[in-house]
Amino acid sequence: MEGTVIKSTGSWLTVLDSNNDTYNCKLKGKFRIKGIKTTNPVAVGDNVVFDLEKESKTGTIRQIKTRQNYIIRKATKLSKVSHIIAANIDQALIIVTLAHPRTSTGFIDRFLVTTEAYHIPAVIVFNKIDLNDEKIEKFQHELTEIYQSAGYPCLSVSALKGTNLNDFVNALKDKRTLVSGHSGVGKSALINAIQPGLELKTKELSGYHKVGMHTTTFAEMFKLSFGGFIIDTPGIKEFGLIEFDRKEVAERFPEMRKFMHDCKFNNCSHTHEPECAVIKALKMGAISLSRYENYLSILSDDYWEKTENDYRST
Ligand SMILES: Nc1nc2c(ncn2[C@@H]2O[C@H](COP(=O)(O)OP(=O)(O)OP(=O)(O)O)[C@@H](O)[C@H]2O)c(=O)[nH]1
Ligand SMILES: [Mg+2]
Ligand SMILES: [Zn+2]
Repeated sequence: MEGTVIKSTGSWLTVLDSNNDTYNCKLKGKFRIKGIKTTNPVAVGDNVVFDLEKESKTGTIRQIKTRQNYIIRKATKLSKVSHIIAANIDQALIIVTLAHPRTSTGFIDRFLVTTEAYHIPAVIVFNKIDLNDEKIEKFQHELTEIYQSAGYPCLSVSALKGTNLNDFVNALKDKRTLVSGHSGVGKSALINAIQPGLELKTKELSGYHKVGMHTTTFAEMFKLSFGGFIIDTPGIKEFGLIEFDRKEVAERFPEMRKFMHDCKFNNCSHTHEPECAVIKALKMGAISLSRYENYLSILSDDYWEKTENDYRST
C-alpha cells in the first residue's frame, strides 16, 4: 500500500491513501538521510510504502519514497541535530505579526534563506492587521516593498476579522503549503478561518501571555475543500539554519544574487572588498539595509566556523 504521511506524533504516523482512508503506521528498520542527523526520519508530506496488518487499520512503513524536497531546521543555531519540518511541499508560507508577537526581520530572512536553499517558493503573510496602529501600518508597508521587490509575494490578512482571506485562499489553491512562524501569530486561526470544520486548537485569549506555551504541538497536514493541502506546524522561536557553504549565503538573497556577479573579486564576501557590486547596489537603494544587515548577521554566525572545522576534520 502507498500513501502520504499527514501526521507524526512520535512513534505513530498517520498515513492517508488515495482513497482518502487513513491508517496508523509504525516504522520498521532504520531510515536515514545521508549526511545529516535528524530527530525524525519520516516527516509529514513523505510518500511511503506500507504493509497493512490483517483486518486492521494499522500498518508498518517499509519505504520512504524519494523526496522532491524537504524543509529542515535546527533546534538552535549551534545544534547538531536537525528536524525535518515537512517534505514534498510546493510552497512555504511564513506567517508574520508586527504587533503581538513581533516577528523580527532576522527571523524572516533566516526562514527565506532556507527556502531559497531548497528552491521552495515562499510567501509572506502579515496577519493580525486589525491590531496595526499607524506606525505598524507604515512599517508593514515598508517591509512589503522590501520583500516584494526581492521577489516574495506578501499578503495582508486578519484571521479574526476575516480581512483579505480571499487572497489567502487563492495563494493556497491546488498547492501543498507549509505554514510556519512564531507561536501565537495565528497559523491555526488562519487555517480555521478558511477551512471550516477543522476546528484546530488555537490559543485562548486568557493564556495568551504564557511564555513558552505552544498550542499546536506537532505538524499535521489537512486537505483543503477548494483544492490543495495545508500543513499546520508548531510555532518556532528561532530558525536555525541548515548547513550549506558560507560562500552561498549571498546567493540565497535573490536581490543580491542579481548583482554579485559584477563584483571585482569572484570570492567577494560583499563586506569590505573594493568595487563590490552588492555594496554599490546597497548604496543606491537597490538592496535594503535591513536585508543586508541580516545577511551580515547570518555570515557572522559562529555556526559557520564550526561547520567549516567539521568539514576539515572529516
Ligand atoms: N487580533 C487578532 N488576533 C488573532 C488573529 N489571528 C489569530 N489571533 C489570535 O492569536 C492567538 C494565537 O493564535 P493561534 O492560531 O493559536 O496561533 P498559532 O500560530 O497557531 O500558535 P502555535 O500553535 O502555538 O504555534 C489566538 O488567541 C487567536 O485568536 C487576528 O487576525 N487578529
Ligand atoms: Mg497553532
Ligand atoms: Zn561583492
